[in-house]
Amino acid sequence: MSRQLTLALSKGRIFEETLPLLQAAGITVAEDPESSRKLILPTNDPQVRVIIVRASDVPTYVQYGAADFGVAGKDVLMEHGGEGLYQPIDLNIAKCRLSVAVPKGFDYQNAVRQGARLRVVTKYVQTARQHFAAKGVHVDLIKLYGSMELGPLVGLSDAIVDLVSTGSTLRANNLVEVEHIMDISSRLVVNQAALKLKRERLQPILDAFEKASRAE
Ligand code: PRT
Ligand code: MG
Repeated sequence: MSRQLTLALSKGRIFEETLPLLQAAGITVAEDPESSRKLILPTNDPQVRVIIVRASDVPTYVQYGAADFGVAGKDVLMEHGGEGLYQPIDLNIAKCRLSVAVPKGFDYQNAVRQGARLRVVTKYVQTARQHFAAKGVHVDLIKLYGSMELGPLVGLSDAIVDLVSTGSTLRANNLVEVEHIMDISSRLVVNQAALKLKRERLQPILDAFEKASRAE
């Protein structure tokens, strides 16, 4: 196993909101992934590098040890299942909520009371299945990879399960939130073997992340 540490991050809010935490650990990333096409970014510490992957791929890179650690949303971790991952810290970043939303005017509660079978589009099939099963709501889940908000507008579904932060995407598409499933934030995930074999190098970084995320 190499002595170098590899951190998996996704572009956008996770990268941006992890930067201050890295800073707290004395690590600065040499390039900006928004302008660079490089997938491997060096840092000021020759022993630490950052790889840029899709948000939903972060747990996979860490699970197989291609990255020693990474940052991923609870939404992504729930779908992945968390196998092979140690999840020591809630970083309290990239916060949002997972909700059920329907077109304005659709009486969701009434449909549920009547025992209607609802069609729901979502990227979060596992989490949605668990949620509706626990509530005894009958659903047909349809997996989409993006723009869930479009589903009900074109007759693909009655409802969506998606992440909401400001609510402006829902408003712009005439949808309303009818059920809050869970609060979401991003977690630090660590490869279980790396935690044992590279503990000496990892621990100070984990400690700095923990301290900085509590101060948020
Ligand atoms: O974009 P890509 O398909 O590559 O992957 P991704 O969408 O999973 O990545 P990214 O970077 O968009 O999201 C990474 C993580 O950020 C997610 O896994 C969440 O844990 C977290 N996060 C926090 C969010 C949001 N807030 C968020 N608002 N992820 C997505 N959104 C989307 C949401 O899906 C919806 O389309 O933003 C829209 C709603 O935002 P509002 O502000 O209009 O309510
Ligand atoms: Mg996105």
